[in-house]
Formats: sequence, C-alpha cells, structure tokens
Amino acid sequence: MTTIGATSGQSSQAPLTGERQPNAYRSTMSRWPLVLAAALLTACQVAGPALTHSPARPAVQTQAAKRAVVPAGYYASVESLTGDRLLKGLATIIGKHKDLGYDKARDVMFADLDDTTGKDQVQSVYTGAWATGVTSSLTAYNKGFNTEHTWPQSKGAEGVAKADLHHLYSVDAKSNGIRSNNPFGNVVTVLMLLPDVTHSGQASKLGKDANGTQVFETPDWHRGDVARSLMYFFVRYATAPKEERGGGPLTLVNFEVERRILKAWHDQDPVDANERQRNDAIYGLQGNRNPFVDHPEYVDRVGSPFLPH
Ligand SMILES: [Ca+2]
Repeated sequence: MTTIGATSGQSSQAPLTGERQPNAYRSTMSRWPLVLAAALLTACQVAGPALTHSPARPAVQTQAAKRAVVPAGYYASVESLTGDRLLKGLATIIGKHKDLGYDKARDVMFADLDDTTGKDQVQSVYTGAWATGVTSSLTAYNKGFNTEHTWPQSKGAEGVAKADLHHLYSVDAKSNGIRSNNPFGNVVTVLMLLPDVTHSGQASKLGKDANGTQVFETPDWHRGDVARSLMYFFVRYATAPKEERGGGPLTLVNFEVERRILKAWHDQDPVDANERQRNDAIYGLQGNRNPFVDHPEYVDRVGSPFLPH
C-alpha cells in the first residue's frame, strides 16, 4: 500500500504532458490530501475478494437509447471471419458514420447520453463523482467537468475522431488533467491516487507499470469500457484514410503500451447493461456501433492486434 506521504509528495513533480494545464492542476491539489486520505482509508477498509466490482454506474435507460434499434444482419458480413480479415470487415461496417461535430457531440453526451438517471446529472468515469444541473457542455464545464478523449487528441483523435462518442466520456476536469495523454495500463508504482468516490475499493491511479512506463489505471468498473473504446478506435481509424478521419497524423505510441492490458481489462470488466445502452444510444445518434460491446468474443477472434507485441 502506498503511503499518503509518498502519493502527495509526488504530486508537485508528477510529469504532466500534453493537453491539460499544470497550473490549474497544482492549484487544485491543496484540497486533495484529505480526499486521498479518505480514499486510502476506504481502500484499506473494504479491500478484499468480495468487492471486485462496483455498482458505481446505475443501469438506467437513457433517452437516446430508447430511439435506437439494432438492425438485423449488421454483422452478417463478418460472421465467419477472424484476424485481419475480421478487422477489415469491421472497419467497413463501422466506417463513415455521421459526424455530429464536436460541439453537438459534447452537448448530446452531457445532456442525454451520460445523463443515465434522467435528472440532469453525469458521473465522472475516473472517480465516480457526480455533477448535477448539467444540461450541456457549458453547464458541465461550469461544474468542473469536461470531455475525456479515451484516445487522446494529441495521439490522433482529431477531426471526425475528436467528436466520435464511442470514445468520449464525461469526466471531472481534475482527473482528466491527471490522466492527460498518458496511455492506460496497470500501475505497479503509484505516483498519485485519485479519490474513490464510489467506495469501490479501487481508485484511479497515475504511476509506472511493470515495464517502467508511466500509465493511468482506472477503477475496475470503467476499464472494460476503456479497452473496448480503444479497440473500436483502432479499428475505426487506424486503417482509415487520413481524409476520412481528418486532423493530423495518428500515432499508435499509446496503443502499443495499451496492448499489454486490453484483453485483461476487457475480461475483468465485462459489458454490462449500461454499456449496451450507451452503444445503442450512440448508434441512434451517429449510426455506427462498437462491435466489441455487441460481440465481446470478437476480441479473441481478432487476436494479435489486441495482444502485446
Ligand atoms: Ca464497465
């Protein structure tokens, strides 16, 4: 167990690169030791085999989900395929979706897609914290929330990909700043623990993985969603022509690190009702689906691209 001193002691030195503001991050940290202490205490109190999953995200049908209908035969063209042929077939099926544009995508996400209770509130995927009174991107911002790009903008989520809801999530801005553009992975050496608002016994962590790479680890209840979002993004954009994706070059530098945990995170946090409903809702909005939510077994059938290289 990492001590609080070691955690907070690292905070002023933790390397933050990319898209967030270090000053804003540092200015918020004065309030975090108490939160971190509570998180650690909670982790110690509830740690044990009985709490491997958290009911953190309620299964309530969203408004958008009610409009979605999954077409029969959506995956018919890849039924017998495996490996690269399956990847290419899936890329064709999910390609050329309707681009909502970044502003509309964010507004829809905060106002509808992630308002799972129908009470104008959204939950941070990295801490479980709720923001209330959220009806748009602007009102989310005013409550300290913003949009997480699971595949970072700086690693190629630009243009159409920047507004693709299959990898966008509601998140509190502090956590988003700490995740920055770090790849996802299993933390072995903790640099920082985020608050465990849901008392799942797991907190998001920034730290080093077993290879010494700086990575960000989410609670169990979101890591399957992360893995399936990243695999979707890889299929949708890594093979797409640049003209279709838009923006600058796409790099796999994060994905090469994330291959180490994709399959494990996919297995540890299986698809649940919430995730299915979110997939349905996005299909209703932008007209394509995440195949790995609909068919978790496709991960094994694709094989090598989703395994460590
Ligand atoms: Ca999940």
